[in-house]
Amino acid sequence: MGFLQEGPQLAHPWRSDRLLHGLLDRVLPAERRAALDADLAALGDYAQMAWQRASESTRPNPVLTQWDAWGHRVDRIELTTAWLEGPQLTTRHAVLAAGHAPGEYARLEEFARVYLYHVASEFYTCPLAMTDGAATAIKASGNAALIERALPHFLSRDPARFWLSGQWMTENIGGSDVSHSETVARRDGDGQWRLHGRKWFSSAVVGEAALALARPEGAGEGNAALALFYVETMDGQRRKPELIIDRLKDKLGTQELPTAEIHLDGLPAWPVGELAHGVRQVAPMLNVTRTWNAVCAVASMARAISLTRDYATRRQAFGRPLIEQPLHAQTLADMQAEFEGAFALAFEVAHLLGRVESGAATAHEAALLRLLTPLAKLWTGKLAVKICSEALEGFGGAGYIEDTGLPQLLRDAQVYPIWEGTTNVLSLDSLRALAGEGLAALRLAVDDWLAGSDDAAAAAVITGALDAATAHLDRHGADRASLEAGARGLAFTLARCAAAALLARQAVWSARSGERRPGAALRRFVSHGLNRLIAPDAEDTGLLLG
Ligand code: MFK
Repeated sequence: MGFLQEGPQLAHPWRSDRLLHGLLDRVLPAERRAALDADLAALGDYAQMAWQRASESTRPNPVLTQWDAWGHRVDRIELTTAWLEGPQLTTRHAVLAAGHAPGEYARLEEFARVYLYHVASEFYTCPLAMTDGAATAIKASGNAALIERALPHFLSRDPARFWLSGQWMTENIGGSDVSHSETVARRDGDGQWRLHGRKWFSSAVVGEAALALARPEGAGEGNAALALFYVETMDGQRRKPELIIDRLKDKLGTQELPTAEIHLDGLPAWPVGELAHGVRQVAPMLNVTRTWNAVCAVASMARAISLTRDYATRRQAFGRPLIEQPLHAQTLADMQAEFEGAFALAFEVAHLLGRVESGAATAHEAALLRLLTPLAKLWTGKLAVKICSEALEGFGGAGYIEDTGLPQLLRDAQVYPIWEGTTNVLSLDSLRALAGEGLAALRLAVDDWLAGSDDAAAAAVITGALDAATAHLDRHGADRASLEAGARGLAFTLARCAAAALLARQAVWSARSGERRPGAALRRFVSHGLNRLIAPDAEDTGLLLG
């Protein structure tokens, strides 16, 4: 046998992660930081074990069996090993419970766990995100009966009590635009609401509950007439017969996640709040699941970069390891700097969410959270695809070979910009968030984050890009079509400005202990440019599409 290339090794996702250590050391009080260590170490151990296990086995995808041998409808889904391990592991390490504990650090401590667990979870994090979002939306509704009924299950630390919740919004007629939703809620003779309709993308169909949008019979057209309902799916050990699983989706990635098309044939349901304005009521859920999306996108980037960097130390070409090749090293450092910006933004959203929910935040921080949530989701989603693609290229041909486990990173990453609102839908949502005070909250925050930075060049680029964004809003604000056409460029610019300022804050803190890496991340990130504004040109757009 001739030469055999050594494959990449996965460094311990917690012990080797300087970014997560730096963030938690900076933000958390020492005793909280110490208390977190055991859970993070255990989730890191699990991630390393799962990577090893996956490289030694061919993973079966979930299988739906609709009928048993005697003709009974059973709709049984067999899950992958990681999914079967999910309830035990996540309740033991309090992944969801941590996020709903008191205090401003709850969400940060939750999302540190999510970040370490996500890739190993095989997207079990998707229904976990939904469950977290459902808990948040039910709390926000103030519906005491539902809070008492569902939250002890959703936030349980006991796997035997734990319930997963889905979020059933999407229908054949609408993904981004739910205003024409066809699912109807009817009240039967004894006053029980029941849902009738078809949901087209159900990612938590193995769960025990869900929040669903439906139109109360006779309520009229449009999204304001939609109501939000809570449903339970199980009758003891058996799925309720009014919930029918039509089939599992055949997807590009996230194949271990059993995404289903379902029918609701009179499934009992309870209104979460008033019998209208369901989108408004589900919004707290969307904002939480978008935060999960951002943190999980960053986790995928971390995994891709970790493997590519490791491989670059093992693979020799043209007489030396790849990592010593100037262009390869430059490419890896570029990826690392972009990833560090995305990490800073995603975790700032997590921390802000905890501050707002615990009542510790100022009014401007609440406005900032509303803006940064869609920005973090849309930017990290796109960046994850780019970084995973670049990571595969860093392996040459091996990156294109299935059983290296690498192509799956890219296939899975493609979901981040799509689900939970596409890049364009989220760009338009960021316009919603800017509608009141414009950039005021972001500018205040950026000034704060830049305080103490001695990198005047970076600060000038950041404030210059923010000035350009302000001018863009002034120029296009009154013309809705032009504002919408430029919304993606605006959103990327604002996300990059926020990320750069957050890198500056981390660099100031790190420099105190003589650490120079975060300063380098800031310089490299800013060198890639922050301003992504475009001047919308409707005439050229028309010509190009004509
Ligand atoms: C592993 C990672 C974890 C992630 C798991 C992901 C699993 C993914 C499975 C799915 O993909 S589930 C389906 C996800 N679908 C979406 O995310 C829907 C995308 N579409 C949108 O986001 C639209 O913007 C939306 C349907 C929410 C609203 O569009 P409309 O119909 O144009 O709404 P409108 O009339 O502007 O807003 C209705 C109300 O909601 C308004 O409040 P008011 O009634 O008080 O005026 C809005 O201000 C409010 N609202 C909308 N988005 C909001 C919001 N409020 C707060 N935050 C938001 N983000």
